Amino acid sequence: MSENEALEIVKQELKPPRYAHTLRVVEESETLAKRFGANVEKAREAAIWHDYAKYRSLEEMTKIVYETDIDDSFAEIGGELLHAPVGSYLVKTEQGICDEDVLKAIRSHTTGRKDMSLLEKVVFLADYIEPGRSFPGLQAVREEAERDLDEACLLSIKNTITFLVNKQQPIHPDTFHAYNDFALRKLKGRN
Ligand code: DGI
Ligand code: FE
Ligand code: FE
Repeated sequence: MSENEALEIVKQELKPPRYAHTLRVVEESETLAKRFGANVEKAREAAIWHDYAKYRSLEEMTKIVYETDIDDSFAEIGGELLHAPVGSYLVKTEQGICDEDVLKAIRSHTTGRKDMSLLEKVVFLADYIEPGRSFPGLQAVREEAERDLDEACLLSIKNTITFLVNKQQPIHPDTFHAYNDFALRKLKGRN
């Protein structure tokens, strides 16, 4: 499937502002992939599909979690978390995307996880810093993303956890695993 065909499909799945966000994540993923030496084509492909399941119903996504090998914890916490692993499953089964690197980057784009690949980090960070976003602390993450991919990911996860704690929202284990992984590597001097 060509990029334009993929974008046409995604455009039908998403509302216009979410599609515009997707286009910005594609460009940001390309920028980060070039800066940090990730595969540019795969980064663009993962970014195109990353929010594919964003508007599926909670019922459909919950059912998919329990019927597949997606960890039940995603359904237990629910909310914003489901579209990432469910999106990865659906782009494979509905759209025939089979590149495992791309599928993994879609799966971990919301929570992160332990031992993220370069490609996963690129898409995760691109989703966070794309030019349409405005979160507290985002400028510092954008500046760090000019220099150090791991440090920028650590900062963004720190911000997300702080945001969630302040709202007394549950935190998915993968979010903590990602945080601990980046924090420990930093403490140990990047192994
Ligand atoms: O889909 P997007 O809006 O582009 O961005 P995303 O996939 O990164 O989703 C962001 C949302 O996910 C944001 O509202 C915070 C939420 N989130 C991220 N990690 C966790 C989380 N929500 C909960 N409850 N627990 C988490 O660990
Ligand atoms: Fe998302
Ligand atoms: Fe997104």
